[in-house]
Amino acid sequence: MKPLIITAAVCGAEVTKQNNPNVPYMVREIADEAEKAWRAGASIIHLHVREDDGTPTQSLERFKACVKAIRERCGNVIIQPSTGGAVGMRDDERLAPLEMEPEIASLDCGTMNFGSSDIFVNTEKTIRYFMKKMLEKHCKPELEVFDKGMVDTAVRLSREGLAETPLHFNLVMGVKGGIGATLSDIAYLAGSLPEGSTYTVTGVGKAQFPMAAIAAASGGNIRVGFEDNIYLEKGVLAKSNGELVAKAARIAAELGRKVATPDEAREILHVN
Ligand code: KMH
Ligand code: ZN
Repeated sequence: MKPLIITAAVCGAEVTKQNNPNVPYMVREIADEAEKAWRAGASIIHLHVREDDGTPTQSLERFKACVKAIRERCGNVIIQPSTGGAVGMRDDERLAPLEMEPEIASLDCGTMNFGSSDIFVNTEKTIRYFMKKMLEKHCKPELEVFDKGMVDTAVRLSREGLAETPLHFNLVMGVKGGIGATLSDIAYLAGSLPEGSTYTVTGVGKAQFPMAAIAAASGGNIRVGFEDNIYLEKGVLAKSNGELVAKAARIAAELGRKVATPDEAREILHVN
């Protein structure tokens, strides 16, 4: 099997310091967390940014500041900005980080209930628009799918020429409103990807490490981090994203998977 890519989603848009005091908000805190994750084996940093008080933002200025700080410390790590942002943001606001010409960015592939009272809106028109913008900027989309219909949407639009193959997916398992996080759920999603696709698996909450283990054992890649899970183990808050990445790297090693360097990740994902 190919080396295993670990992505660290270091802060997300929803999780707060009330949930875990180690969640980063400030530029320096985000760079600290990215560095700990990179040193532990992450080759991709999935990046959301916040105002100093923790409010999620898609401010280009803030993205630039975080990217600069991460670049100064984390060698050639891949920085993958989010175009999902936070629930309720406008499309053009969400696309702001594309101005930095990132090599890869997330692209969400459908509308869904998100938790118990939010709706994460991604109409087909939005998905087409985001795909077109990413094609123009030569930015590889990491196709975020929270359910099987989203895989089908992404594949259908790619066949129209809106995304280049091989496609790369992030299978997000266990969000309330999306697919669950069982062995059959992951087998169903991974089994429905077009031949030659690559995929990362994100397990949310307590599903983070069980899903990571299944991904590692079956040729996939792993995403961990505070965006998705704040616990190192039951009842033990993680002190840093580095701890979560280190645990993912141990799982990979136990299963005979070498952890990919950023350049190996670029090669595997056809990003350059
Ligand atoms: N914050 C979520 C509503 C992404 O980064 O592309 C969406 C999200 C997905 O985090
Ligand atoms: Zn995200």
